[in-house]
Amino acid sequence: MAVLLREATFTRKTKETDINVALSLDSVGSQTIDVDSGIGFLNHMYEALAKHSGWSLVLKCKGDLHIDDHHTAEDTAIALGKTFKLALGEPRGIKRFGYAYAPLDEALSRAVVDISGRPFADINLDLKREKLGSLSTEMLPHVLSSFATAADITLHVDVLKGKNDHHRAESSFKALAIALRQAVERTGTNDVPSTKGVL
Ligand SMILES: [Mn+2]
Repeated sequence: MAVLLREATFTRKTKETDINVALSLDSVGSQTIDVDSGIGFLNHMYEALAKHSGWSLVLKCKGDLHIDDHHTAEDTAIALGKTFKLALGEPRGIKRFGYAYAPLDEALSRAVVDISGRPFADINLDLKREKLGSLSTEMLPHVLSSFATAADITLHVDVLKGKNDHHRAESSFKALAIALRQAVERTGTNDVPSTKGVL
C-alpha cells in the first residue's frame, strides 16, 4: 500500500503580511528548502528547522518591514504552524512525543514536543543582544510560541548553556527540529496515541 505523503500549502494575506507556505513532512529523496521572509536571521532559523526536521519547505513572505520586523516574524510563524497542522492531518500512527538536545559549539538547547492538540508553549532562550542581524531577539521566543499555538502542539524549549546568542538561538531551533521529527515519526499502526482515543 502506498504511504500518503504528509504535505500542505497555506496562504495568509493581511494588510501587514502576504505569506505563502508549502511544506512536506515526508520529503522524498532530497529536501527542497527555499525560505525568503525578508529577514535574514529568521530565514536562517527556518532553514535550520526545516533541514533538521527532514522537511521540504518553501516559505515566502512580503511583510511590512518598513514598520519593523514584528508582523513578519509573528505571521510567518503562525502560517508555518498552521501548515504543519494541515500537513500532519489527523494525528494517527505517529509517536506523538518527541524530545531532543542540540548543541552548537558552546550552546546547548533542549526541546520537548507533544502533538497534543492543546496549544501551549514555554520558551526560555535568555538572549542578551538586542538584535541578531535585522531580527529583534525578542521575536525569537515569540516565533516559537506562535508556531506551537498555531500548530496546536505543546512545546517546551530551554537554552541550557551558551555564551553566543547566535549559537543559543540556532541550537534551540535545531533541538525543536529533531524533537518534531521524532514526534511525527510513523509507528506503523493506525492508532491515535491517546488513552482518550482522540487528540
Ligand atoms: Mn548560524
